[in-house]
Amino acid sequence: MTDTLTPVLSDNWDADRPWTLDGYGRYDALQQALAMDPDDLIQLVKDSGLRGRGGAGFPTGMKWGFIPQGDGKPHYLVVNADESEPGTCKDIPLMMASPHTLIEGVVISAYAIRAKKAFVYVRGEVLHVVRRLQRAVQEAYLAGYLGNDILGSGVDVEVVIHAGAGAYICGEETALLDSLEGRRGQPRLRPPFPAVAGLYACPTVINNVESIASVPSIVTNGVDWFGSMGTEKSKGMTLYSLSGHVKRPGQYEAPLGITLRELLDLAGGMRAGSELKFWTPGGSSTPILTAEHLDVPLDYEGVGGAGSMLGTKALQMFDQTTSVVRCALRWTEFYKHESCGKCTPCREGTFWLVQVLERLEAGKGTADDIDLLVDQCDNIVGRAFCALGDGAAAPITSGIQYFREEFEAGLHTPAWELFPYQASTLY
Ligand code: L3W
Repeated sequence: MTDTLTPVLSDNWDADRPWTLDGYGRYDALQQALAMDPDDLIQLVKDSGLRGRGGAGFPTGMKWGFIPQGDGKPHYLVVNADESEPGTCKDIPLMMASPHTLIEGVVISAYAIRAKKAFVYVRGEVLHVVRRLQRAVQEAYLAGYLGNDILGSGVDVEVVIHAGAGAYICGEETALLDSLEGRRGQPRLRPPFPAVAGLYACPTVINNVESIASVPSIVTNGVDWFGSMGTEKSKGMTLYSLSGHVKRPGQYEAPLGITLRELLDLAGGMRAGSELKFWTPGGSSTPILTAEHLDVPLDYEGVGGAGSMLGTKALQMFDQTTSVVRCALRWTEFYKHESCGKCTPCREGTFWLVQVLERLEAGKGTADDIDLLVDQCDNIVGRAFCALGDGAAAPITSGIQYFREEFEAGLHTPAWELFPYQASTLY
């Protein structure tokens, strides 16, 4: 475990126009990959231990290995670039600064799973990212890195940049597929998993932007290099997004297993006058942690066993001026708004959670409101159609676990009286 930054994905972000092909100046990993057998590439990614960077940490190579071979059906690669989890802001900077890292990863990954067509599903609100990717794709076609007979290898890969219409649920992989097929984005029942029946009912690999962008460096540097960073089960480097009451918010690329204390050192610590009160390891869908957890390793093993999830590695830091109840309410309003409505526990549950949290924020809670919140969460977790419901409950149950007294205060005192001054996250 090293406590230093390990810039790989972000190593060229400060270069001159790194988003252009000239500025990127690589694609050597693609040349290497095309000289390999696709199955060997899958094995390489399996051996590297790369785990999905979009939230679940599922082994990337294993997912690729699920694609049936010789089935006669077209295979598809879909990149989930629908980044919209609260606090999560790593894929958008990556695509803005270095779109060719992603495109090179796309071509290698598509070749590995024997897909001739890849889609990058980009969050609809970020039109600037869509344009940047489209321009980079155009450059890659002209240079012979995309299209037919790539670099004379006989391999064909076509890439489509698709702009979503702006719905959080479309980041859920099967809702994304429905949206890509032109339908309203709502999750599908799994199994079958997309690897077996995905886009147009064909075998499909769906990976997060950062996962795919990590592939070229693994091809170039090998599995030992990748495994030299991180921990035994959570290998490699990754992008952590630090936000909130921290001195220097932004992207920090560091090994998996680093602690928040070490990351805060890199980010200049908490802002003057701010003490860490609570934080999310991976966006608002992961249970919050407290200052007691400053030294837990940020890994896929429940964040060092602290009972949370690494999720998207979006570390949002909140200081003593922040009301946990108000924060839980804001997040829950988001989930209520973004619930696709397909299943009752999530659609109705998030609505009722907001009602109770509004009462507690206003100091008008009733005696059984905290039990009611716990009961509502209990009726959502594990019962919703997709992970959105579980995610909505996570900050509430963990908030009550660590700051029950603040929820109890909501029976008589408004949050704005207890926390009259909430430090702005803006400078
Ligand atoms: C084939 C099997 N494939 C699993 C695949 C599956 C998927 C991947 C992970 O949710 C989490 C969620 C959010 N055969 C398979 C198989 N797979 N078993 O593996 O699957 P799963 O179900 O563990 O997770 P998920 O449904 O992908 C993702 C959390 O991430 N999150 C992230 C949210 C971020 C956004 C965003 O910004 N757009 O939504 C934050 O915590 O809560 O728990 O590919 O097919 N037997």
